[in-house]
Amino acid sequence: MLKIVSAEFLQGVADLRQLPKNQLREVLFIGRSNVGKSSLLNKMCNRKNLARSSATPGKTREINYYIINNSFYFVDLPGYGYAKVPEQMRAGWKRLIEDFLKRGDPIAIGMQLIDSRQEPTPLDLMMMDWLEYYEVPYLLVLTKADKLPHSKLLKQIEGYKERFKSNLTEGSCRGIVPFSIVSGDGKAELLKLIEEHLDTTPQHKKEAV
Ligand SMILES: Nc1nc2c(ncn2[C@@H]2O[C@H](COP(=O)(O)OP(=O)(O)OP(=O)(O)O)[C@@H](O)[C@H]2O)c(=O)[nH]1
Ligand SMILES: [Mg+2]
Repeated sequence: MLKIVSAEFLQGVADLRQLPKNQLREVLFIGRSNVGKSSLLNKMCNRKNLARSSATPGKTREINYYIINNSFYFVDLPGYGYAKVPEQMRAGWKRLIEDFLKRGDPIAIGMQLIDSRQEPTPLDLMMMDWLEYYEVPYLLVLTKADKLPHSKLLKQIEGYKERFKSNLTEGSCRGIVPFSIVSGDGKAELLKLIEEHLDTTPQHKKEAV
């Protein structure tokens, strides 16, 4: 299983011209504001405050790069779906994320986070469509699993499996993993899946779509 021995914040990117020069494989953290992206990233690295959990949702507009084991990146993407964000910022976010996915840099795997208690929002579905379209392999991570009684959690997982059956069998969805920062459930499985995808992702740029 992948062992994270070092994790450092590298830079925040608000404009794709500022992307890190050193092209390394990337693991993406994607999801709506407050779903638990920064918490998941911290938990994977056994760190409390590497990625700041935002007190003000919707405020992080930057793509945050962390360098892991000096060999690949964790990339915390700006959260979406925060109601109070003006339309102009929303359009800016869409452009940034779509251009980001189009670059052709080596994405090992994306983690699409959705709150385990909820159904996917229209923006979650749009995000998943983009991942499918650009053929980015991804995992559906059902966050805050500790907030549901076990039987309800199992029911949610079954519901997600059924709903996204075609993404799992013919698309780029590589699995559905419940996760909790409280219990640590899901962490070992995610580390294993991340490692597998890092191993099979070439370091060089793929041809941009
Ligand atoms: N109980 C519980 N709370 C969680 C879990 N994961 C995250 N949280 C809480 O949810 C809130 C939001 O978490 P963040 O990690 O900041 O969410 P984010 O997706 O990074 O949010 P933005 O940066 O605004 O996009 C915080 O108060 C976390 O403590 C979990 O597994 N269980
Ligand atoms: Mg965050």
